[in-house]
Amino acid sequence: MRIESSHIEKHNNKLIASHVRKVKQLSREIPNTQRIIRKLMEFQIAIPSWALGTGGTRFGRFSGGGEPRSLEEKIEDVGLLHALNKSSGAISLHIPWDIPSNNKKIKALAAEHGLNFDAVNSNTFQDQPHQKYSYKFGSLQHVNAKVRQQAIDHNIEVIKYGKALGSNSITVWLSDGSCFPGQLNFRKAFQRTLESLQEIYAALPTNWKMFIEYKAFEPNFYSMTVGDWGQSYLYASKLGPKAYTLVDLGHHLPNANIEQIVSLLLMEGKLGGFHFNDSKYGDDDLTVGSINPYQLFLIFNELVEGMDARQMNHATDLGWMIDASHNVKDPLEDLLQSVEAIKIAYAQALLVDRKELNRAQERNDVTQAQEILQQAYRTDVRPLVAEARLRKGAALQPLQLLRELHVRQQLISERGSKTVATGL
Ligand SMILES: [Mn+2]
Repeated sequence: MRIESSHIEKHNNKLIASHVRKVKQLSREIPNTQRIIRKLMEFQIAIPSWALGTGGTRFGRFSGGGEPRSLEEKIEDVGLLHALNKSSGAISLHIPWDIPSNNKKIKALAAEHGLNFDAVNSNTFQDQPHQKYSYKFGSLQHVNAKVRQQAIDHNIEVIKYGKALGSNSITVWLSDGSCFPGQLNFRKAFQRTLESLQEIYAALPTNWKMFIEYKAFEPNFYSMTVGDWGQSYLYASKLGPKAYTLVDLGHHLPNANIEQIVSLLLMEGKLGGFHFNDSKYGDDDLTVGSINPYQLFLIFNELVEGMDARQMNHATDLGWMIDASHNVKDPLEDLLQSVEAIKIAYAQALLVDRKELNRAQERNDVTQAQEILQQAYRTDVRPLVAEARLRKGAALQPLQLLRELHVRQQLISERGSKTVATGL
């Protein structure tokens, strides 16, 4: 199905009067609203191809119906989101779950929906049918050079798919590690992984970036070979200027100070991008902002401060992606909520009075520093986020419109109620 501009106009017309009132009121209260709205209009968040179906846990998966059955239908779903919010203008593909059968056709279909191809993702954490060697004991770290070569070749193949589609980055997440003490020689595992990554790095086209994603635990529960930002930073530094660390919000040990990690990686020019989600206990992959929106704001506060210090373009110089799983909610609804949460946190971070904060910090005025941050965080910036959408021709209330148009029921009637999308 498609969302027509007439649907959006009709929806916006109903809400416009109250919306205009709220924006006027906010513009009187805060400075630079026009600048914030412009920045919000530019900011796009990529949707991963694996997040459009119902996710699950190792205990089960409860499909919601109308899930995309092919890459074409996944692009169509991201197109629906983008039509509603004009903030999800990119899709991040996972290979081999979403191998394009015809690059030209897939590119044209994405362009029709106003979508680009964001980072491509390799997979050496599962064995694929007809695969010669198993990744049971790791991929790029494996003791057997033939297994490592198979994983290297896969990553190089993923780069080729990405290149054909106009992507310019690859995200490498490894499940490599060990489950028990003594299983692995840490130094050897690191060295083998580094040498394997070097071969992949050598295959990167000139304008490409390699994102090295870390994760503290799972599926390996004793050690992970890229277990934290320090290890990722080590690999990225040794590899060269095209390699960066990727921060997935759910991949830390409990209570980690993610905003500090972000600040230091930015300072070193080694922060590449983000996987947004939220969590209560571990890698829960919940809707962005559903558990700890204040932390999300604090992360964006460091992002804005750190990117401005390096004169970076907020919208384009880092990779912004969602990486979540939708086990009980409609994936489309959940993704709209996530994008909204990201834009709210970004808008709040843009509100922070940097000069005043700096003055408070230099005076050791701890109380005032907290007041400045919380003043921004407690401002209801939703009318600004909605105004940015309105100016781009999107819906004032995307989630409400999705429901008004009965999008899921339509997708079920088109695709059936027993469809299962590829993914975890
Ligand atoms: Mn991730």
